[in-house]
Amino acid sequence: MKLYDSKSAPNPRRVRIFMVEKGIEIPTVQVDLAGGENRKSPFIDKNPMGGVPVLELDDGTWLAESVAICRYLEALHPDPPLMGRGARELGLVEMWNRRMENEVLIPIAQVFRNSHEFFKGRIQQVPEYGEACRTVAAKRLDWLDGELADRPFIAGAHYTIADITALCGIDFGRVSGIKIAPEQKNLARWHEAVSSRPSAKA
Ligand SMILES: N[C@@H](CCC(=O)N[C@@H](CS)C(=O)NCC(=O)O)C(=O)O
Repeated sequence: MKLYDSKSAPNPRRVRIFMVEKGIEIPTVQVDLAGGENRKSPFIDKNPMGGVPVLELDDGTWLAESVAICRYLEALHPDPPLMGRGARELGLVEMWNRRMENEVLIPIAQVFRNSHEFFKGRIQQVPEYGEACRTVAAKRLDWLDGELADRPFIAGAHYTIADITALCGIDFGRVSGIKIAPEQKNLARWHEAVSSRPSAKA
């Protein structure tokens, strides 16, 4: 297998953290996002969405979408479980991971995509939309702070993929000036705990 990766981007980091938590090692290929390698042939022929990460399987299959890649790896390496165990937990982890993706990571990424020089000329930028996403992201971090008042991790008692998604989203916010506010004590406590795991360096 081969992981098409980009060191500075949040979605590939989700997969790298997931792999470290499971003790999986896969050779990586760095894709030059700044040079637009992901938006032209041969990359785009294999992944028409043009995004990283992509996992190339031994039979040549290209598997894109961070959660799909994690799901594949979870099936190959069930321990430790990062996507839930048993019907109830599977449902809850899925719910929380989707929330972390839709409500935290995506709004934060949209601030960057719609306002940063990096995407100028690559995508149609709508700075007002980026600023609206900044407001959404701030509200979602406040909400998440409240959620974390009574449990250590996002989906409950255990560290899961939902923590990985939230961590990658929130850390990526730094480049757009989005940070955990001093009064968001639960979120700060959670962030310190998940950042101190060796996998956070991935
Ligand atoms: N839904 C995809 C998103 C993939 C994605 O947007 N990746 C970003 C990096 S975080 C990318 O490749 N951006 C480069 C570009 O859009 O040109 C996933 O979950 O993996």
